[in-house]
Amino acid sequence: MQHDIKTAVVYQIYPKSFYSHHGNATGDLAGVIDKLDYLAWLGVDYLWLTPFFQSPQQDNGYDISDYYAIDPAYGTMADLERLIAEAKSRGIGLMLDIVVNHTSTAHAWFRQARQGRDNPYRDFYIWRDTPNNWQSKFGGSAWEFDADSGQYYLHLFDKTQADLNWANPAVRQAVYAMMRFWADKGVAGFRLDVINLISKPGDFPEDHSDGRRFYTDGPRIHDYLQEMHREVFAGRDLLTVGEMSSTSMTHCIDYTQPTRRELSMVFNFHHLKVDYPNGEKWVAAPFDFIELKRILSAWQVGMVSGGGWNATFWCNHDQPRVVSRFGDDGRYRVESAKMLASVLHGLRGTPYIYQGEEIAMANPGFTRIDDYRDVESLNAWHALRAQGVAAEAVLAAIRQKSRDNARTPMQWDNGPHAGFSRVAPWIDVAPDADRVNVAAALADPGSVLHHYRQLIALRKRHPIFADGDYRCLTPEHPAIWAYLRASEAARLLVIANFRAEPQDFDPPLAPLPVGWRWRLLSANLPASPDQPGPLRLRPYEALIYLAER
Ligand code: TEU
Repeated sequence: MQHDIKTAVVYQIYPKSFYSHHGNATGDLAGVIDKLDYLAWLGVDYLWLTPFFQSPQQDNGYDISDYYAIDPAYGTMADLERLIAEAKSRGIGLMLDIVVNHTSTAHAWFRQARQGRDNPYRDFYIWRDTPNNWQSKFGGSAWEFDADSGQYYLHLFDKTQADLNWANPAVRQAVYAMMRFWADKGVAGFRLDVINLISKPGDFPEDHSDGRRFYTDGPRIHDYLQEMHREVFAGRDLLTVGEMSSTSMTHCIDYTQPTRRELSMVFNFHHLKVDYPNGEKWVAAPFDFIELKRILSAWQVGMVSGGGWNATFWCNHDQPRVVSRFGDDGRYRVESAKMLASVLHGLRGTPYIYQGEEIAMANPGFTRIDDYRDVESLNAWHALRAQGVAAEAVLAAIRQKSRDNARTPMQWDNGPHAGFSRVAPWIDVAPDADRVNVAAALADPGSVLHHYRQLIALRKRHPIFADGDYRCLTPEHPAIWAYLRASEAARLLVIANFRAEPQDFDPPLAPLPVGWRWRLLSANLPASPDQPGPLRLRPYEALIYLAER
């Protein structure tokens, strides 16, 4: 199963919150099968499922204790095999989320490793007699003391997620064997969790910061990815996407330049830190629109010129809902959600849609810390409160930034538990589910859902979406993001008002080649002008124009 990555669209599913076929508090694989017709109707080409392997669920499955076993909460191997087959029969490929920077400390390898320093699995992990000052991304030291064996082990994430030692060839071969097992099952691709963190330096020097500069895009990362390509991807039709934490453009061009045989594409997160004042996540703050445009435009131009390929996205299971973050989840929820979809899907790259984004699900706005489940958010709560930060200030930051904003149950209808389950879900349903749900969106031709479906279809119909280069027309405009995609055969003009105030705008366009003419391809409001300018943009108005021979 291989779609052209340049016209494909990927839909991300967080199975725990997607749909419970069995009616339980958490979603399951059978629930994904139940919704395949909806996903086929939407027009997506791949489904990326976040991990459903056996796990203690300390980090909702990103703490794997058996890479070859389906966690019973999600179903059985037969369910997964049926899901792969049913998706394939609808022309949809299934992508697994492979977490191999670390395992759960409940994994058999780690349980062996902590038996003693001479255990064959000891060197599957990273041990030191004394910790350095590196910090975990979930707060606190990146080292945890293991009393049984008298040493500290490295964990860049939670202390129950021990980092694997990729310098050990036995680790790499065990990972490749596992990936081949799933590739042989017929999966269509892999999302590789924080894969650019796997290459640690030979030593572990103290750092003036949290240590990430020593292991991010580490010394042997490209060797490892090229080896993974040889051992797993070569000769198979697989879409591979790397989650690249705190990475650089140079490395991302190298990760995705086809002749280097590493990955198909990468996620980077620089554009999702424009509401982190001084890089600090846990502070409630507005987003910097000019910076958002600057970063996304730089990555468009840089990756095009370098021959690389972006995965483009607003949301995932770690990020707040984009309509709440960069749009307006109140009065202009529908208009702003459609606008955000238009500007993302007009970019060069492979667009990812996160479950619920297509119906403009919003942050739930929980008011109590007991409503939250995410280990990162709860660690932040305890750490900030211990520092004396006022409870309401911490709650305001968590309400805006928590990963749980994206993890409330998918809203299928206005019935009990939003049609997600038959019992109270593992995390509360968002309060707007009675109005914001798939059933209502399907029935409304003007819904955000129908707009996403149109954008997906346009990408497949017009090569300019894949092939055009990119130029931002409004880098300094305080409200408008307009950009031009150009190829030999066509021009694509995307214009978006990111504000609730009307904007006068006349796009600075060169004359079209003789015989070419602009036509309106997509709009998020009725009665839009059929020519691009001069315009009076309405609140959150988004327009896409096409010109071709
Ligand atoms: O996330 C990587 C990561 O850095 C996350 O901490 C994320 O960027 C951050 O929470 C945003 O503020 C991956 C997975 O997507 C995440 O769900 C896991 O918790 C993490 O790795 C560890 O496996």
